[in-house]
Amino acid sequence: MSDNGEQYDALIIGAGFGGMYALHHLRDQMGLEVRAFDGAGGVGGTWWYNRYPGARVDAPSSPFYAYTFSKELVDEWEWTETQTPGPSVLAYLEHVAERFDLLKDIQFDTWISDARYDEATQRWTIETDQGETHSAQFLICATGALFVANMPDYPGIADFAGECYHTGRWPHEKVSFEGKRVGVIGTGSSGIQSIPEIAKEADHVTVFQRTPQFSLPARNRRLTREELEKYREDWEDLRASMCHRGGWPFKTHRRKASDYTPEERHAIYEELWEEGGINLSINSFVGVMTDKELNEEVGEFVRGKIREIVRDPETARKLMPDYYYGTKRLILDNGYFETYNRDNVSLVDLREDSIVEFTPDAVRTKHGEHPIDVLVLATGFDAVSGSMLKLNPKGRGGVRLEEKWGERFDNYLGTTISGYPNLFMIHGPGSPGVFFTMPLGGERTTAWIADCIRQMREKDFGAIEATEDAEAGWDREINAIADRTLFPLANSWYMGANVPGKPRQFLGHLSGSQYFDRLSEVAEADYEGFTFEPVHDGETSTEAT
Ligand code: NA7
Repeated sequence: MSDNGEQYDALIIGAGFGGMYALHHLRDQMGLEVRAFDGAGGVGGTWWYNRYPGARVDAPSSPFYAYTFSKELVDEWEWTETQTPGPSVLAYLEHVAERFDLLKDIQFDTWISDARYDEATQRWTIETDQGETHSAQFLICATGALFVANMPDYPGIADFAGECYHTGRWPHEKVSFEGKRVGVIGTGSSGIQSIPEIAKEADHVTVFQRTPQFSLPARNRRLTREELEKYREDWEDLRASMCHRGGWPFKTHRRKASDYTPEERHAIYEELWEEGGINLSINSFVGVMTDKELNEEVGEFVRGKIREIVRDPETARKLMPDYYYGTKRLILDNGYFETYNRDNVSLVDLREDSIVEFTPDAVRTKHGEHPIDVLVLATGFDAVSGSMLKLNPKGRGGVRLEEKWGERFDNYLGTTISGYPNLFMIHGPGSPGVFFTMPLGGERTTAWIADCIRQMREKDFGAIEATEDAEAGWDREINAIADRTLFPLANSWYMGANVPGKPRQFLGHLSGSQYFDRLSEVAEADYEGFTFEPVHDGETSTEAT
């Protein structure tokens, strides 16, 4: 071991979908010396942590929410349901880790306590909480878009004496709700997936809702053998479709709303609601996410469904979403609204009856007191940027990322940051991340990074770095796409609006297909927007492209 500890070509932080694939690609396809680290006790990333009852992939999933790089893997893994349950996703990832012999190069239960770039050696050095030091030319940050838990800081919450669980940090042992009074704060995907499951078991569930949500019936069901065989037969074509259709292979209607009467449109919404999944969004009419009037029509249709399902009019009123349909993460549920017809479930609208404080055994709101034994915090994440800020790497001049990202999450192509040479993010701010099927998005981003590394090696470059101009241009580019839609109008985690004090900025690239074309264009234009340094002999010299 040198002064810089163990030496590698690349260090990977994170062993979820993104990090696992990066390890496979860089090690097995490129022959690089690679080591991966994860604070968790096993592979899976977000699926290792999010073990709350009812957790499922909340998009059309099986078998598309999965790796695509190995046809053998596609052929051998038996997906069983249309909406994969969390434990099955985790079992799949554990299988992948064994099948591709990844475990020997992943160090678990290890947090990175420091990551710093050395301009003289053009290398990253990390320190772990195990007291080790490792160094590599490249730092691959697969730190997860939904990792850092967003914890509410209500007065007295630390004094609550009952059991308390955050959905994103769920215990591995089964949590029993039997005979207990449960309070759930949060009605995003995690709350909406877990509330019906908790209600089946608990004595009473009180839901504390800040924003009523649009949620569509998932209509989860078992996959048939024929469907699975057909997916496998058509796999090459399906994968190609996923690449150019925003991550999902489905053909969608390109219907114009104005070609239909309001009655005809309503009949189409009914049909798509019955089909379930995200069909109402992607398969109704062109422009649902850009045209306010059309969006309102779809939103009103869903509100009507909520009114039909929820028997108590007062509860139904509290559940009416009042933002543009789909501009917060659209949720797929299995009986969420129906759960409010149970006698053991009640809803507190925090806009009318806000939380004042916690006592050791209750939540006190403006208008009442709600005794609880268990508190479930389904309050989400400091999404997309949070995990990079937790890593908080030190770039050129020792500048910490929290200084660079104090007011804006500047980046180029969603994968690099000016001032942080040789650092690549997978699913960083400015990337399609959660707007594209993440496993496939991670594969394609990694392939681009790997090709960049290969070219640097061929040309004897020691460092690559995005320019600040390129970052500013990228910011304009992704915002121009977002501004053509209604997404920026919502107080969503896409906009950073869920975390107090977080800069308001759209955190993703809305067109995955266009994004990957842009990555290719940049590479083909000699990595436009980047500067490269020759391998150092100690002096810094910069070659701009
Ligand atoms: P989300 O979607 O961010 O949902 C978190 C929920 O918690 C949401 O309803 C929030 O209300 C609510 N929240 C957050 N902080 C508070 C406080 N302080 N008080 C009351 N309510 C609060 O996280 P999820 O874990 O459900 O899902 C994250 C993603 O995982 C999901 O989109 C899928 O991609 C998978 P708000 O709407 O912000 O007013």
